[in-house]
Amino acid sequence: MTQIITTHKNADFDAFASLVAATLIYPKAVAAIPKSVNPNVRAFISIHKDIFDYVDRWRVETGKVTRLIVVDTSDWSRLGPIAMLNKRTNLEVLVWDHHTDGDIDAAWKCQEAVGATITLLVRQLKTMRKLITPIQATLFLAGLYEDTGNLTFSSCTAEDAYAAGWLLDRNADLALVSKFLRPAYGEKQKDVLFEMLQNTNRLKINGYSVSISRIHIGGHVGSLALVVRMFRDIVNVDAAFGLFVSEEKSGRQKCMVIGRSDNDGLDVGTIMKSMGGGGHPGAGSAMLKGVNPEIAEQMIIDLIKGNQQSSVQISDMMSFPVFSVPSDTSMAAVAKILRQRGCTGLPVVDGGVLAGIISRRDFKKIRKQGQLQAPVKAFMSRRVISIEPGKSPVQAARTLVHHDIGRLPVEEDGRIIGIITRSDVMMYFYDLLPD
Ligand SMILES: [Mn+2]
Repeated sequence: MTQIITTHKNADFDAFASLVAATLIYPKAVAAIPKSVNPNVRAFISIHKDIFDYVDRWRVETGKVTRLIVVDTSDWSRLGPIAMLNKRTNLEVLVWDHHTDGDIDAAWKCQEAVGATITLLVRQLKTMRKLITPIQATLFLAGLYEDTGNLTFSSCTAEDAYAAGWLLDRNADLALVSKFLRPAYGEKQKDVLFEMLQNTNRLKINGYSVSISRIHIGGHVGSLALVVRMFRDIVNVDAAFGLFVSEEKSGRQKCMVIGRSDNDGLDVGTIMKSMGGGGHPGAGSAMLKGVNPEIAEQMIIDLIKGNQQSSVQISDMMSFPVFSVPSDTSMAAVAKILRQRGCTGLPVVDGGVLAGIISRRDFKKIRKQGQLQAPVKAFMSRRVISIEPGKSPVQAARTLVHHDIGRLPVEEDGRIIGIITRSDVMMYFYDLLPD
């Protein structure tokens, strides 16, 4: 019986780590690495060549394989040439994967939505009480950190953190992990970044600052996602999109779209899914073949406009009707209302129009007892910051923080229609909004 362990094309650290971990679980199986491997994994392998037992996949005599163990994918299409085995009937397939979709019909599966596949294999090694070396622990942790963004991606689960703890306990070397995870930024990437800095369309869409760069690249340039991320950090927009255009052999244009967002309201993954790609809220990509880049740019703009309408708006989370006082109310009366209602401030409204805001802080301006009989308009703050109902929770949060205020009246056509407080925004971010 010949057993083979394999993984997806363009193997990343999670894929390679899972491959090596699987050799410990299935000692009789041979690890076969795909021809294409990510550059940083390539660098790791070249230094540690003698330590890991594996063969190049093209050396495998596929005819003799009776058991195929697939890690970090459940999709035949991602396996490259070895996918031709899918026609065999006498082949036992086992899958370890954290992607929950895929078309491999396996005899046995460990498929769970955790941050990295290596987490699932580490759990098994732990159960089997396997001893692993510090180098193995370092490689496994690199895979875990890469796929979970150092345990910060929203896909990361408690399981992933337990696995990381176990690996650190097994002396995984953090200095090495960060050294190998440092992405490849070279001359080509620098050229692309410089061109993006000179040649980018910056727009304001639904209150979001967005940049779209159309760059023509001759042939393959790796790590473009890294370049887009660096560009977004430098120009500090809510979301940056790179459209990387090149020609196929047939002369047809292809356009690689890569997006990065730093704003929770602007979900790049959803936008890329609509363009036939994928990703998560902060990062995504799509490959468009035979599409004019100008059209691709317009698609992104339209999708951001549409995307905004479906997400949560201020009008969904504001409180209304608004309890307010007219501007001739005495400060003594205002103090009583604040005490009774247990709130820290109130809008001051005359005839439906916002005149100011009075808050507990303003009472510090009162010097003499007699001033308590003065009208609220003498003490309220008139420089009122308000927000429109169509804005996003993120924009509300930014406004509150920027002006250091606790409440934000929601205004439409000069009239106050609701109010949003710091606690409303907190509830939203911690996902505590009632349904
Ligand atoms: Mn993975």
